This record gives sequence, structure tokens and C-alpha cells, in this order.
Amino acid sequence: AETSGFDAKTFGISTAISYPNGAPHIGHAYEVIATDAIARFKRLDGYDVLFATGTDEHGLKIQQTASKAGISPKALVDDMAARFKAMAEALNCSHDRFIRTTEPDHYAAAQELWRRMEAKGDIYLSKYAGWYSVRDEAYYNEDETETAPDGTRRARETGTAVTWMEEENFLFRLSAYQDRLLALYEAQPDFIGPETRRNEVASFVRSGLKDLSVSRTNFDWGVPVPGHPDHVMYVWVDALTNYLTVTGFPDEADSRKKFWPMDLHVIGKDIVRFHAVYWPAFLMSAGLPLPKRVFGHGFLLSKGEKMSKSLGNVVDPMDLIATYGVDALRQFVLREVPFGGDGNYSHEAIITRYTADLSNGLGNLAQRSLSMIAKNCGGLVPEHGDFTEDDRALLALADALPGSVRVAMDKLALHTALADIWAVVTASDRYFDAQKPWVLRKTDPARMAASLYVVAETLRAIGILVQPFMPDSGAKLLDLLAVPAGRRQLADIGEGGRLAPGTALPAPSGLFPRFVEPEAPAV
Ligand code: ME8
Repeated sequence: AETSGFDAKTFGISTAISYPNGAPHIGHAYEVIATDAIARFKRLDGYDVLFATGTDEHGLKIQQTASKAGISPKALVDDMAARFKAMAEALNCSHDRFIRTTEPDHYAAAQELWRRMEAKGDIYLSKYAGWYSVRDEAYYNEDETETAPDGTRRARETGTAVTWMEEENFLFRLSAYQDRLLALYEAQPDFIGPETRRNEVASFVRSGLKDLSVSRTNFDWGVPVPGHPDHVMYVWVDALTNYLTVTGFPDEADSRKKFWPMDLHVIGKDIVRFHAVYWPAFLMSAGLPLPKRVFGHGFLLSKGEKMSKSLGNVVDPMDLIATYGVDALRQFVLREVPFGGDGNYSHEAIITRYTADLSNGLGNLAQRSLSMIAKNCGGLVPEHGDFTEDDRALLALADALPGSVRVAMDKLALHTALADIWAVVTASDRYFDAQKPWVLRKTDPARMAASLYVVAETLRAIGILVQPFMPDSGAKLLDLLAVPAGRRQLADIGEGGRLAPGTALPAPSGLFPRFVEPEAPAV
């Protein structure tokens, strides 16, 4: 079968690329964690995955931040990009590429996309005037702005300051794509998720699209426009192209080409318009296939408040990792927040979840079953004999997990996937309590062994399935069960991969120690 030319199914996935005009915050961490869990799940399910994340390093905002700090834009982004990269690594992110838009292959991709849009006749030189938000790197229509109580002009949706800008620059004929975009949303209801975002985008497009200003001449920190070195590309044209760059565009012979179109762009709800309106329009213009899906996750709020420097509630994700551990943080954000909605974090909420789900939940189940096996079964996977109805019922629940988790993951309901897995942790706990192996030890040692086998086998399925969410803990649990490295795929759950009685297990050790309050909480 290996030589039949069968290609693994491919899956291309990306996060947004972050602005490195400041240090990474918990919102950036959240996006990386969620996207990594999806990428890891797809690999677990046998897909050949390309997962990209990175930094969006050009534009007026970066240039202004650097000049305020008295350093060059390049010095600023080099410093900050290293911090974003270090955060991704500390979060155990399994990206295949950390792309920086200042890299040479990205310049080549962005300029080629531009040339194709120009060749199509969609780019023309004209005067442009409008309200520009440097924070959002976006122009707003008059009716999308308002005058704040302090007399300044602001973007209604994001509350950021806007200034009137007039420039001669290149415009992209976005207005020509209105009908094709609406047809796309109609034909591919999955293109934008969640559904509320889709409705917002469709009504924005239906209300009429103006041509988009796509170059700048009032600063130079950007990708030069081909043939017009006095213009740099609008940062969003450059930034969105990163998704093509990571697939080797425009090199037709590049081995990563098979990952375009990507299957999923994971982004925050504030930048859905850029990904679901501008991006497909650019691609249609350039004659390139469109990504299959764009998903706008919600925002993480600190006890209901948006984080801001003035409120003093900006948390460094590195501190969270140091305080709670990377897996506890990953499990918290993915289990606590329905993916697509907003969520809250606080020290209490993180500890409550850690204690209930991890220390008292999965950790305790593993500890009490594996230590009984160590003491009473010679540290070997127990013999089980014939299964009872109760045994079979629990095994059936574990065996059914890949199916239900796959359904949840396809819907990007990451919280539901975790809830499904934890329902089996709970069922297994109940089974253990009902079987009372500590009593059977004296009365019926064979039944004791069988019940411990069933719990261990259930833990194997759980261990395999938690790997995308908590990579280190999943691996540790599977190590404790002596599951070989090559038998940890989704397809190994069930009959085919059952633990073999008599296999030696390592000495059990705790997965999730009880949390000890630090002197100063991290949030
Ligand atoms: O928007 N909670 O960069 P960015 C959850 N460079 N997610 C959040 C968040 C929060 N509190 N705050 C921000 C940009 N995000 C552009 C993207 S893509 C071609 C260019 C998310 O650093 C935000 O929605 O402002 C976005 O998806 C990502 O973090 C980076 O935000």
C-alpha cells in the first residue's frame, strides 16, 4: 500500500500574524493555542498538516511606534518578533513556519500578487481621501466614524482615533467584487464562521463596497510596489499575502504548494472583514483559489474588562505559563471559552478548572488506578478475562470518542471536544467507584484486575485524545501506560490498539500536582 501513490490528506491552517508593535498578550496566546490544538488534532487524525503563524511587521503603526521609541522599525520588529516566537515555543505551538513579513520570500510573494491584480486591470492610480485609523491600519467611511465626547473623531466599531488623510495612491477595484463575494457567501455557508460574523460581513458587503486604497506614499516602511518604488503596499495587502508565502507562492514547483488553498484561517473577530472581504477579492482578482474557511474567534477579557495599559490588567502570557504550566493554561482557555464567543479569565477561574478537571479529575483517576496496578498487579498491564456488561459499556464509551471529538473539531467546537473527553473521565471515575477494585483485591482478584484493565484502556483513549490540547500531559499519560510512540494516533483508539496484558508499566507518577498558591497571583 505504501507504494500505491496514496497521498495523505492535506490540511493547511494559519493564525493571524500579530503586530509586533508591543509585547504579546493573552489574546495572541489564545489564538496560537486554539490553532495549535486544531493543527495537532488534524495530524492525530492522519492529515499532512502545514501550520503557519508569525508577525505582521510593516505599516504606519510600526513605523510610528519605532520612531517614538527612537529606534528603527527593523530594530523594533526584530526585538518584538523574537518575543512572539518565544511565546509560541513556550506555548508548545507546533507551527511549521513562523513567518515574518520582512523576510525576502514574503516580499516576492506580495509583489507577485500585486502584479497579478494589476495585470487583471484591478489596480489604478487615483486620489484618495478618508478617515484613517493607525491602530486598525484601516480607512473608515464617514458613517463608520463619530465624534467622541472629547471632540476627537473615532471609528465607531473599534473606538480608535481616526485622522483625515488625503493621498494619491493606488486603488483596488473592490467595488467590482461585491456580487462575486455575496455569491461566495451564499454558495459556501462555511466560508465565514461563526454564523453571526457571516451575517455581519454579508450585510457590510450588501451595503456597497468602495474601492480600496492599497498603497501609501507618506511613509516607506513596507513592501515596495512593483515598478513604483515611491509607493509601499498598504499593510493589509502585504499581511494577507503571508498565507500564500508560506505555501511557497509563486513557485509552482514548491513542495508546499499542495497546501494552497488553505483549509482554515483562524483569526479574531475584529479582523473578519479583512479576511472575508478583502482577501477573497484579492485572490479572485489574481485568479487564485480561495481559502476554504475563515473563523473569527472571540476575545479574552480580564474579568469582563478589555485589557488595557491604563487599567493595568495586561498579562504577560509568559507569566501565566510560569504560574500555571502550559497545559493547564491551554486546557483552561479551550475548555472554558466556547470557541467563537468571548471569554473571561481570572486567577480563580483558572485554579477552579485546574483543580476540578485536572488534579481531581483526570490526574486523580490516573493516579488511583495506576498505583493500584503497580501495587497489586506487579506493575504489569492486568489480565482481564471475559468482560462484563459494565466493562463493555465503559470501553464502548472510550471507543466512540474519536467519532464525537472529530465531529466537534470539524465544527471548531473545541470546548465541546473537551467536554466529550471529560464526560468519559467522569464515567470512568464512576465505574471505578462502582467496581471498588480495592474491595475486589480481597474478594475477587481476577475481577479487580479486569476492572483496572478497563480503566487503563479508557485512560489510553483519553491520553491519545488530550494530546492536541495538552501535548505534554497527553504524552506523559501515554508513557505511564507504556503506549509506544508509533501507536498514539486517533486510529489507534479501540480494538486495534488495546493494551496488551503483561506489558510492563513504568512506576506511576502524578500528572497534575495540587496547585500551590503563589505569593503573588499572575492575574
Ligand atoms: O490584527 N482576545 O494583529 P494584532 C483574543 N496584524 N484575540 C485577540 C485579542 C483578545 N483580547 N486581541 C487581539 C492584527 N486578538 C493583524 C493581523 S492577519 C493577515 C494580520 C487577536 O496583533 C486578533 O483578533 O492586532 C488577531 O486575530 C490576532 O490577535 C493578532 O492581532
